[in-house]
Amino acid sequence: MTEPLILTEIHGDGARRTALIRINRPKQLNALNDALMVEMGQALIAFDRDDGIGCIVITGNDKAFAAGADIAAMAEYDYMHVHQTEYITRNWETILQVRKPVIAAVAGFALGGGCELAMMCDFIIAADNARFGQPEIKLGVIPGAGGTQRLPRAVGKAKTMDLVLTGRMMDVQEAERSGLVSRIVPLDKLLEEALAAGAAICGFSGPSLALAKSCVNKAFEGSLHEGIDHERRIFHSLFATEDQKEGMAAFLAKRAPAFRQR
Ligand code: DAK
Repeated sequence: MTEPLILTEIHGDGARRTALIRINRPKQLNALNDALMVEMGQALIAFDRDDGIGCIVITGNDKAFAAGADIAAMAEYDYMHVHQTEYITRNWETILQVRKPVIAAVAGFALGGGCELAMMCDFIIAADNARFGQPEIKLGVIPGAGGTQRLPRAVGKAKTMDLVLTGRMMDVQEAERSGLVSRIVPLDKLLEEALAAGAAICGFSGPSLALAKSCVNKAFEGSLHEGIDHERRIFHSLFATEDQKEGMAAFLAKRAPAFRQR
């Protein structure tokens, strides 16, 4: 029997729980192939639609989050094939449609497409053995799943050029110092920390989370002026929700809020 390409689990015990997606090609250091990206996309969309899920965590194993797109699969592709089949666009970017928070829990290698997938998540919690890089230049190509665009926004032009043009890896301290990673945790605590972050997120208002995510992405992806304008409109719109009334009333009454997800 062939091993499943991803494994999914549900964690937590509240009304909204955390979905965990494990990338499962350990022999290939979790290299990402087409079938895996299709399955991951289907799982992401299903969890996004499930009212019982509040947050999604994507992880790999102790040795690799993902060592890139599957080089064996890509080696024989030619221009017309990747162009006509919309390679990458057709299935890698499903994650960008997800409105719920998505955390990358990264241990070991996050290289090439693996680093790009982690950057498509909302934030990265990394184990102390994590290593990041865009080594595509060594294969005669360049990052093809957003690496040349998201990496500079996260770590700046100088470090991106260094990584993309030399193909070197950076360790987790350098990744955290430069803003790619939100926190570093011991390897044996990685999932515990990521799931605890997921549980905290699950306790908040789903609509507020989705809109907060959309505003931060606006800052990341667009101009400051557009972002501020977008933020202001969203901020105004939240005063139409019951959860805003509840959140503020609870604060003033010095009690915990009981969010009703609307
Ligand atoms: N693809 C396929 N197999 C991989 C792989 C990958 N990315 N990375 C590792 N493997 C396989 C190895 O071939 C090896 O398989 P066997 O020989 O055992 O059958 C197994 O995983 C274990 O790897 P190693 O023996 O090499 O393990 P080490 O610990 O010695 O080294 C390493 C680990 C991560 C340093 C090394 O495996 C490595 O350098 N891997 C390749 C990393 C890499 O170059 N990643 C970027 C891939 S390219 C696009 C164009 C391009 C792209 C996207 C789009 N468009 C035109 C749209 C490119 C995307 C990429 O991600």
